[in-house]
Amino acid sequence: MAAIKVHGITLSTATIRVLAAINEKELDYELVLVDMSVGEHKKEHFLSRNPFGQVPTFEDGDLNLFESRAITTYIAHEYADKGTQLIYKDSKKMAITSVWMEVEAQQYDQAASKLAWELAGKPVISWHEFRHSNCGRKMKLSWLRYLMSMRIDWLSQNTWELISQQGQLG
Ligand SMILES: N[C@@H](CCC(=O)N[C@@H](CS)C(=O)NCC(=O)O)C(=O)O
Repeated sequence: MAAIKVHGITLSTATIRVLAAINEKELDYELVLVDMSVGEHKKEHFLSRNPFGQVPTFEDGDLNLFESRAITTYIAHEYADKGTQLIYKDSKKMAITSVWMEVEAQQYDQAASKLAWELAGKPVISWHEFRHSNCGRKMKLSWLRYLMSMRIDWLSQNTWELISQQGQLG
């Protein structure tokens, strides 16, 4: 059983941030899926891991953490000798690394996480919610197939609109 456990979902950019650091360090880990569609992240057992009810949370043995950037910083220090080098003893090198970590958090993330949600999160979540609703369960397969093709048309149109919005941001 892996000592490192990440509680989250792969649609969450904050969860992916932690998984990216773990992969850079080539560590073994277990992803414990949190069923956000039923509000598992707002239930008592999850709130004891993160009082703000957000994914990801992280375990390494008896250490429990939340806040993805605090987790990646911990991984970078604790596993300094493994995989990709993410921190430097040289203060100037580390200062430049810190500048770009701040740019990621303060400048880049606001646009990037919104874009990821529109392009990857929303279409999957809305389809998931529909499929599990009473209405979705009662509908015939052929009708569901038709709806799915409509969703693909909608996505292809909106994708271009979103990409052009991203161009305006840059
Ligand atoms: N600052 C937090 C943000 C975490 C966050 O926003 N997680 C989202 C998923 S990407 C979430 O759990 N949203 C559900 C909610 O806020 O209720 C971090 O970096 O870990």
